[in-house]
Amino acid sequence: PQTRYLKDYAPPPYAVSAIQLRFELFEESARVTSTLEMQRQHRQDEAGQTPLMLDGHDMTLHSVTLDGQKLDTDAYIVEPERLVIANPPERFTLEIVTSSKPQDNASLEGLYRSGDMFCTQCEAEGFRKITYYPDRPDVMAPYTVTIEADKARYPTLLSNGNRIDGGDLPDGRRFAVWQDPFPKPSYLFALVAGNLGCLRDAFITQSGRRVALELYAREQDVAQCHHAMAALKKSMRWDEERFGREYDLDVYMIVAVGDFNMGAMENKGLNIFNTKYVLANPDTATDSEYEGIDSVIAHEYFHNWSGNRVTCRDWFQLSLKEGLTVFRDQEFSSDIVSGPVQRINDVRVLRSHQFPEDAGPTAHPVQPDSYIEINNFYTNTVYNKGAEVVRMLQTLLGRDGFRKGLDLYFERHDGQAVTVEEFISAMEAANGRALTQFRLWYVQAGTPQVRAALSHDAASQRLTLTLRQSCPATPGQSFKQPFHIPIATALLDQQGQAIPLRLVGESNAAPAPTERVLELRATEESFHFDGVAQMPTPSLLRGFSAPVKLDAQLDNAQLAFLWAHDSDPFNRWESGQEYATRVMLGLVAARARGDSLNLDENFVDAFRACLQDDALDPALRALALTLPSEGHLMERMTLADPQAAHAIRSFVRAQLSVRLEAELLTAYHAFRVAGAYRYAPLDAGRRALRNLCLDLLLAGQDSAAETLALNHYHNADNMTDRLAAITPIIHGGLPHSDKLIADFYIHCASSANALDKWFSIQASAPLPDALPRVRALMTHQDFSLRNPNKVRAVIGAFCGGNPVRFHDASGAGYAFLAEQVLALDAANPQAAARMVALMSRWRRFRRDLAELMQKQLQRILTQDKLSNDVYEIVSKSLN
Ligand code: HT7
Ligand code: ZN
Repeated sequence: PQTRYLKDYAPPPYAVSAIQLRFELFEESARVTSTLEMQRQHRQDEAGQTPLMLDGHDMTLHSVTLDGQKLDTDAYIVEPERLVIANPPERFTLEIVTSSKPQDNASLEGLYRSGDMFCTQCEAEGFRKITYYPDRPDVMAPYTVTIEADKARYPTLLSNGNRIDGGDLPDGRRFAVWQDPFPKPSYLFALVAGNLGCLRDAFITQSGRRVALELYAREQDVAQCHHAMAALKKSMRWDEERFGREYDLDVYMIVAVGDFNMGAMENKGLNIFNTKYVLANPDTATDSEYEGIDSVIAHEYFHNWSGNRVTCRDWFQLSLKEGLTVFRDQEFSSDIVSGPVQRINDVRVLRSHQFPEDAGPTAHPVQPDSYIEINNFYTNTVYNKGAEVVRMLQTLLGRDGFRKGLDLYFERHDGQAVTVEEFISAMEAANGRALTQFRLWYVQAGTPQVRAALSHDAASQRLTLTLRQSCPATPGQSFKQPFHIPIATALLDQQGQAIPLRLVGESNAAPAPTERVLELRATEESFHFDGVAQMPTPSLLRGFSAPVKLDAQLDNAQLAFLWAHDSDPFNRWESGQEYATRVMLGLVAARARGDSLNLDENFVDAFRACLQDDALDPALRALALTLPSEGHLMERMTLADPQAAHAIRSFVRAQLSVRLEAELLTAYHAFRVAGAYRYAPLDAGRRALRNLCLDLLLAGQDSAAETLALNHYHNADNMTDRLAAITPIIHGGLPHSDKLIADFYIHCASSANALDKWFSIQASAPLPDALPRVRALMTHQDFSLRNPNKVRAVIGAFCGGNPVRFHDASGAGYAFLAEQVLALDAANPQAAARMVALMSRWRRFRRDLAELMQKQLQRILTQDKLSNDVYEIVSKSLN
């Protein structure tokens, strides 16, 4: 496989000033006629020739016609991945006729079938499976698309832009013509043909234009589209108000499809969504899935500016659109749900997925400098760390400065394909501030570590905060330069009040702020504050102001104090998590020594205090009382031991269950939500806290608690409560487990998204017979290896969400994963690569487990016909 390098970027030799596509769709094949208006941009080789190379893959080529002359087959070369015409004229019209078999396309890339529908997925390089084309984001063109299909089976024919024509054809067929006036790269092309229902609405933009909103799904699913429609309208308004961005076409369409590799796709004017992020009703979707719909709808909508109007020059710039758009969707969710809850959840995702990625064999910078398969770079680093980097810019420049920078970026580059460099330059120009060192966040991989030390001089009332940074080596980068790190800081007195922070030398004419963003640039820097009477407790990295690992050198008493008193809600949560982590790691060590286990009374007291702190919003309380995951504990061990992490987490939950039974029961009853279910953030917060209490009550394996959970289940009028009630029963293997699995199936049977939960709750149950159960689930009539949601619900839930059983000392879990990866790879390499990545950090594990994982990775690597996707992950993991 070939590695591509950022340093090799060269502009496209030919531009496309217009493309016309004609799709003739049939049950057995799809015929595509593409007509391109092309112009040479410059001469390339010494002979003065500029070969035209068009990307193409997995198609049958029928004809090539240049300026009206059909070319003989010796006038061009067809290679496995491209079509080459040696030296076309300076300007020409090229017509290419190809066909493919969408019904056989299981990769879900290019033109494929999902159920009775035709649909497309072109990002990153799927368009080349549809027709021969310069399939790269810096070739932008206006598209005119004609779709022809059987009228009865495919009455809905959609593509990007505005519908400009349509009507009946002979033989019971029908056509529609779509025109997208905005030049776009091929990855934003989309087509849908099917028999779909539609939910319609409208939005009036800030300048008074009417935009038709159309949400398409199977007729029987349209009733589940109302939450998504409301989310779309909120997103459109929010982007106008917060960032001044208005929608530009007359229609905005979203289509829900059941078979989709990722969450959704921002195709211009015609988003295609995984049904998981569109369809919801109280019986099928949980509170967090409602929130997920809000954020994914917003994300794809926001791409209309950050991605579509201004796109990426090449795929090394992917974070330019993805990091910025994740930041924008996080800010949106923060405004519509709760700022602190959103921030904590965003950081949880970053820590549980991106930090491990950044510390493993596939670590790469936010702007990668090489790749084998671009699909492997839709990573937590590009998306979530990319968003953190954008957030730091906002922190450093202030909200207004950031807005000015973003306005300038859109103004300068509207209609262009640009680089991260242009984004930073716009921020600099709009703010008159150099961001030279800040650029390192884009090019250096690895999570920086920051160590803080405080010293206090009582006589001079001076406090010194010393910050020291370092960054571990990552593949290909052994030495790192120091980063520019914003550290939001407060110092708390004994009552938990933030004291004024006056830097030495600052005038005391104006009151000093109680929180400051300190900018750490050197490897080590000290900050001196005057007027500090006593040694305070530091509250550092407030709101998680930078994606770093902080060691603030706090003891357990200080952590308990911050857990109870910090006025920064993020740090309140953070201190509780750190305290719990330390307590649990202490127990892991005690277990390893063979000592008897004892949960510290101080920790139980702090936990109780938080549970009973009625000043703390229920949603935040639920987060603050959620124990660190087994994965988090494993990250903190020298060598990860899944069995130890599981045993200790179970022990602590059982202890809290017994020791706080009365308090948990009181809270469980107090946080009942009155009335019929509706998704609303405040109700969701109460449910989260109540369901957390229920979960802990069941951890004691007491039969009264099981009865409570059974009642909870039977009285529930929504998926959130049903799932919360049965998860501890099924995961604990309690007596009613099998009966509930059967009953829950009846609730889920009519919805694919609900069924995914029925599958995954079983696959993630940490019971001894987990693997045979998983194998049995894969033979279930509702399971299909061709559907990515089902693959994630069963294989993903077992291998990624059931650490104690996946990492069984027999190695059976690893052999199972290798077997599934190979089966998947033949059909859907993207899905296979995502699954195999679950073993990529094998070196982090206990020696016996590491060796077993290594063996399976080696076994995969010896297979013939491995996709580039899987090859890249496995070979990098074994390096
Ligand atoms: N920009 C979209 C990425 C995406 C994708 C990438 C590779 C293969 C399939 C895909 N489906 C969607 C989604 C987004 O970030 O908005
Ligand atoms: Zn995106």
